Amino acid sequence: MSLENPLQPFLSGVTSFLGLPLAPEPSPAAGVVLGAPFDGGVIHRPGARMGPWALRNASLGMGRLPMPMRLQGREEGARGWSAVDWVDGGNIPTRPFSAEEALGAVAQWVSAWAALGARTLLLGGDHLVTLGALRALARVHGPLGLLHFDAHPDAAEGDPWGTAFHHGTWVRRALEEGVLDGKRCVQIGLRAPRFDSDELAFLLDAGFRLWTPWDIRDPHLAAQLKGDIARVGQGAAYLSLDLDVLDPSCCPAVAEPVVGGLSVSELIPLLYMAHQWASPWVGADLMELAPTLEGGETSARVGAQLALHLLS
Ligand SMILES: [Mn+2]
Repeated sequence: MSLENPLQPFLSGVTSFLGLPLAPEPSPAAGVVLGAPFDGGVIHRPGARMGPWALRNASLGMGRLPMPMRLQGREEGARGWSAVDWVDGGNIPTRPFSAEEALGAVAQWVSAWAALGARTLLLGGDHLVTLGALRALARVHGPLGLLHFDAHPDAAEGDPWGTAFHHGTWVRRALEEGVLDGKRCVQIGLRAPRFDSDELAFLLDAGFRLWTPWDIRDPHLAAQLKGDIARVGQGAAYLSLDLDVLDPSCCPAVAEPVVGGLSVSELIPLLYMAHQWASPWVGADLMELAPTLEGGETSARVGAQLALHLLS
């Protein structure tokens, strides 16, 4: 079975994500990939606004059919959903100068595609943009479960920066706005040095389950981790992947790299746990790739391949 014509990008000269058909206007589809080229929510190291282009380029020549995880000993385990029926919807026109306007554009575009039955995969862009997608999808599905991979909890107040909306506040805002079901929210990979202890207390009070990289490596906690991830999918769920969950040794080109992160080999099986959910996630994203920073090409390649594991 051949899923695509690998010559398509050569013939057209245009690089869509994974070679998916381009569909710049919302149309009925199983799913849509949407770039969100905004990084006005980044505090220190900008560049994520260029992420969507880098991720598309990094997917050039990449097959769309994942290798089975095992070729020895037993049948391949349950897999999720494939991207064969998806389209690349281009970029959401998030103009670079207003976070409020960018969030509105993201919510509007995600709503338009969701109304036509499409699941959405956002290519960031900084992590603030996720809030726009959550707002749009919660209007359709009600409060969402969240499987969130990140070095940071992203639940700060924001006051010191004079805004409630930046890439470190979107989880708190989403909870306050009622678009998340805190009892079905899990964060994995937390390890960044903190400014205060209120952030974790706030999340625990809301019902979040929190996991550091050292927690997920503890074999005594394996069943609990599996149960936590399964609970996220007991209703409509969103999967958000900040590339800074990975160790900077394999993915350095992110706004806020933090040592001690997950390896790709640790992350992929966790992504596959989401494929066990009774219903697929309604929305997902891949955020914070800043390809203008050192290691940009390598990091983009890592991000593009992880997107395939989100989809397949
Ligand atoms: Mn983040």
